[in-house]
Amino acid sequence: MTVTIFIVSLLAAMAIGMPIAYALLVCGVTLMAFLAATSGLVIFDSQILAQRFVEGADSFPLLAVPFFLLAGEFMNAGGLSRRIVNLAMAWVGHFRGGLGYVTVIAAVIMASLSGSAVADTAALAALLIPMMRAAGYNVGRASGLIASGGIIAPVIPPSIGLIIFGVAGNVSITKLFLAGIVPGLLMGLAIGLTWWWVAKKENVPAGRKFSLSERLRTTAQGAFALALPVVIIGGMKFGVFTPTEAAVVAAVYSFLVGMFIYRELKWSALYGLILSAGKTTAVVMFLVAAAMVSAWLITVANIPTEVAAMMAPFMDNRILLMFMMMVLIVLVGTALDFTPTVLILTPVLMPVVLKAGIDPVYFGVMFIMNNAIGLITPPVGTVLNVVCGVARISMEEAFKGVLPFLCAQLAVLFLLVLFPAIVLVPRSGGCDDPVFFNPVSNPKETSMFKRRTLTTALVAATLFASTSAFAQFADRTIKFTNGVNEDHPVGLGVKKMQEVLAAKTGGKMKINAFWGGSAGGDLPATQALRAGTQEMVCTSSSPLVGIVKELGAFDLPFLFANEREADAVLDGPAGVYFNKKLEEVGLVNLAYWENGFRNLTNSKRPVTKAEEFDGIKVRVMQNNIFLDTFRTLGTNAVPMPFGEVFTALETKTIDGQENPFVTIETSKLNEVQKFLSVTRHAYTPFLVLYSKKLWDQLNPQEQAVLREAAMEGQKVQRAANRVLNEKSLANLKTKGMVVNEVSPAEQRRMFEKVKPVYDRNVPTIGAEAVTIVLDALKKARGS
Ligand code: TK8
Repeated sequence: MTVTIFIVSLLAAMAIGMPIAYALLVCGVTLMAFLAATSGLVIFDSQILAQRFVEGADSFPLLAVPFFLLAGEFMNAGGLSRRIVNLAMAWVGHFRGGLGYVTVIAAVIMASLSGSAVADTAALAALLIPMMRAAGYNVGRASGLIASGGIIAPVIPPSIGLIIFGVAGNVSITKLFLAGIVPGLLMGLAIGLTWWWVAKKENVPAGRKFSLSERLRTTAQGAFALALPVVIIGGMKFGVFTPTEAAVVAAVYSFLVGMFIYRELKWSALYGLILSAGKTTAVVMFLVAAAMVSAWLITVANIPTEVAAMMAPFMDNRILLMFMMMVLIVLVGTALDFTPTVLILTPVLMPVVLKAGIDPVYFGVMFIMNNAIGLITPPVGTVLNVVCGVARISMEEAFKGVLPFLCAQLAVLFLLVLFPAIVLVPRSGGCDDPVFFNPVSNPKETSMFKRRTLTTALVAATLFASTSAFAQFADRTIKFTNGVNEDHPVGLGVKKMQEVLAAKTGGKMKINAFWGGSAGGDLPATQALRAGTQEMVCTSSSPLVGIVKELGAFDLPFLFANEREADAVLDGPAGVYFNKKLEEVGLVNLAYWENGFRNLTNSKRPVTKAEEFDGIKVRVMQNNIFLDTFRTLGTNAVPMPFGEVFTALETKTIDGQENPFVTIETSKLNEVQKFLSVTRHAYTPFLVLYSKKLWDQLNPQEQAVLREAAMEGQKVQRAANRVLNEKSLANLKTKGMVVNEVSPAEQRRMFEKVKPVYDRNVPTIGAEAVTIVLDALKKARGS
């Protein structure tokens, strides 16, 4: 049903001629209205629209887009593209249909310099079509070849398409880039072979042969252009820079070469080039921002679940499922342009992909390749339009010309559906990284017993419901977001809550849980609770210090010595005090769960004593006390939302982070971190929060059941967390982390070093809150 609303509203807006970005906003608003009318969510709010819109564009990875576009402009205006064509000509121009091979080679090289199919095609067409026409080539055929060469750009890195997919789907852009290389080369190979066959059949003329000295000269001239892809891909592969930094390097490099080495870039042209890159960026970013609004509502409205249900018959056969999704993408891709297709389909399909256990990197590359092919199919076929414009031929002629190449590229796509391993060959893990994996459905701890209680509860519930014993409960689906993954003990706590709700409300109140930050980070989610647009979140207290300054008391370093002390404080009057503070800002805290004692991980060195923190670039949670603590310890601390940590570590934007063992393991941070130092520098509780606005709409029975469920969940969650804490430490060692203990004496020295943090921050936290916590702590210690 919701799927229909989504599709109809989008199509209707487009049908009346609305630009796609606005159509996406209309679609978002329609979904909002629908949800507000049917689910009781207080979601119809212009503020949310504005907030999501701005947040959508506010992204570090997307900053790569303007720089790669600028690099493309400099490359064409600075003579890099022309030298690449000259170089290819000197080596392969003398074969039959030589200019065709020149096209293919130049297209592949240019694809590794720029990320945009349209820009590459325009440059190739402008350079090659006049030459091909003069040499007596069939212009339709030549244009077709150029178009099919141009669409290699989004597959071979850098690629604007892969960046947008990575951002929309939360997939590593570096991995996507590396995985795009082989498929892109195969696309080139496919059209090269097809051209060989076409040239023979149509008897296309050969060009002149170049002498060895000419060949060496053009190669030397082209060398500066050829060096760039090596720098970019090597730099990302070895973690020297992030894709965004690579984009800046590419722009600066092509500027310097065009300006000072080839001397073709004119100062006077600069403004125009920057303006042109700026305009294209604006189009892309506006689209991205609008799409993030609808993407968010797509998730909230549970459309991916509906789509997954439709795809259910294919779920077990992953190749068939890939095939079905590829067909869907072709269909959508022929009707829509490149970027909108990525932005609309990614949030819809990614959950299906993950659920079926398909590697998101593989899927991403296939998605983008498929979409790129859509650029040379009518009716939209943007790239085909570009060659038509340059060659001044009709769309029919161009399509006839491109047909054999189109078939060849579709064949490559099909081949990669059948043999997915080819795509992932250059990945760091080598060939043994599985493309298909077993998705984690139930954490192992879901024992048979628990499942049986659940079933019994459900059966009992249905029986009771028919006698209307649950009349006091309304049908409610509660959205509950989490930054941790489902296999974290929080997953067991939530499961327990679901069981209690099922039993006590006859299945009327349900929790719909989201994991791994897939439906938004902790801080935005908490704000959504305050606004009344989402019911629940489980978050560390730390990112909330900007909202409730008193919570900062828990961030004071080395406050608690063990879990017993933490429980005593949180479950006593101090806990009640903080609950009151939270209510004042629109948040009902149902229970304190456990995140646990936090420890430092980093990629530089083991930290065994206070001095060894020096200079490490550490991510901390978004609050001043952690920032102050880690700066005082000597690190170069940067605040960052948890959702960005993995990628930032992977791309070496930061060296380290700090979290409890369980979170380190379940969020797989060990894959991107080498050293784990058992610092136990802070204990942060998890808050299980409910929106006060929505809480006030519940009746007392509903509120009581929720509180009870959260407290039952607390028992399960805390117990599991403590068991898993030790296990996780052992697992992290087996998985290759180098673990070091910190001696009590050294811990003491660390504490001495950060003591000034207390003095500096107590005034901002408020003496009252700190005193309450310290008093409770004294009582717990029996002193
Ligand atoms: C989980 C977070 C997180 C926290 C952090 O949603 O940000 O480092 O410890 O694990 O609350």
